[in-house]
Amino acid sequence: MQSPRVAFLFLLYLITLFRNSVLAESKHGENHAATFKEGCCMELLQRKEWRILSDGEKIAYTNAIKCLMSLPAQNPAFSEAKTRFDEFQALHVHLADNIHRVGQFLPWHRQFLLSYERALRNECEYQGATPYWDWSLDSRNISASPIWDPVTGFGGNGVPGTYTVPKNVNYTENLIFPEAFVGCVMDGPFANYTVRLGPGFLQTNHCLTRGIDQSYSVHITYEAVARTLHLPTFEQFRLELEGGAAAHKMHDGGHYMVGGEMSNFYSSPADPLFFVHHATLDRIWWNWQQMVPSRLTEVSGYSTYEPPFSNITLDFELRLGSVGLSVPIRKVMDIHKAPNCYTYV
Ligand SMILES: *[C@@H]1O[C@H](CO)[C@@H](O)[C@H](O)[C@H]1NC(C)=O
Ligand SMILES: *[C@@H]1O[C@H](CO)[C@@H](O)[C@H](O)[C@H]1NC(C)=O
Ligand SMILES: *[C@@H]1O[C@H](CO)[C@@H](O)[C@H](O)[C@H]1NC(C)=O
Ligand SMILES: *[C@@H]1O[C@H](CO)[C@@H](O)[C@H](O)[C@H]1NC(C)=O
Ligand SMILES: [Cu+2]
Repeated sequence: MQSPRVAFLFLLYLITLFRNSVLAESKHGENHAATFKEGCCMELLQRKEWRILSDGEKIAYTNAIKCLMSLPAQNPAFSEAKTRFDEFQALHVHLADNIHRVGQFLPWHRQFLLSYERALRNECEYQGATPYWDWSLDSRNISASPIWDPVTGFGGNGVPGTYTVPKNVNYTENLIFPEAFVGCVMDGPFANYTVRLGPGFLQTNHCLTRGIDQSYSVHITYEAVARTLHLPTFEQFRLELEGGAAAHKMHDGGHYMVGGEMSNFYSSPADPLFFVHHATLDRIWWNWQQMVPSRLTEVSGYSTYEPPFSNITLDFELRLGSVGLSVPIRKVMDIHKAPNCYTYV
């Protein structure tokens, strides 16, 4: 008779411990925009497709990003990062070789997005969720997407002749494709933003660059998404979604179709489109997870791109540095569970 009660009290104790550790690790004290309490979601933040947001919601989102770009960096470990926004980019530059082409690719980016969303809400008074950009709706003519709107979007294509990729640099090791850097984004909310990291792992002050390339559109179609969702194992699914130099897929196709900084393996989070692109990939993973119950705990794949190899498990630690909480993969598997508490609509 007593044991369920004891088990329940023990569970409560664990939840309290967990909650305290979350609060203790938070650098920003009280989490004003918390969506969970005592280990349970109080609400699920609704991540919506970009074009169903109202104009006011769209502008609130890009304004919050501009706020993050104006706040000072917190982590002296990345001296090149001057702002909170830079810090997210810096972490990606430093970890890029450890978080792509590996089993933790999707879990790590899920926690990265969640940390960014929390920073926008806790530090910049953003009330909404991270929107996602369902580029499959734009694959026919990427340039015609509402995402590029100068007022209610992220600004448009790079203007030819306004940017030159640094010379005397090893483009191969920085994974820089100079032809993708068409020019500076000259309109929209980020027109005058100074990027401090990149391209690649260079540290140069430059404008936000783009170079829209329709030729990658075949990788971001509805058919490509549907095909990927049919794959039976996590590893097959991840390979079909991520892509790479050998064969382009949705993830890298989405990066290359925007071009400029987004086309770079290391410095791509300089473009705020990084986060709405990755939200779509996260949503596709979530849709795949929901098709079979066991997928809420299914991960596989090597933890490094190069040998010696070991397979990831749910206990594999996702490192978030100063931008968020480092958590084991198991913590990010169910987006409806605390402390994640978000969903896709
Ligand atoms: C694509 O959209 C752009 C912007 O709306 C337009 O200028 C262009 O003509 C379109 N291209 C095609 C092939 O429809
Ligand atoms: C550039 O980097 C690549 C890859 O690290 C290396 O193989 C190549 O030798 C480098 N080229 C020069 C000119 O240093
Ligand atoms: C960018 O800055 C210049 C010079 O300060 C200013 O004239 C221009 O209006 C700004 N552009 C945008 C889109 O904010
Ligand atoms: C990783 O997992 C695969 C599939 O279960 C297995 O064949 C392989 O031996 C494992 N490799 C390592 C290094 O643990
Ligand atoms: Cu990445």
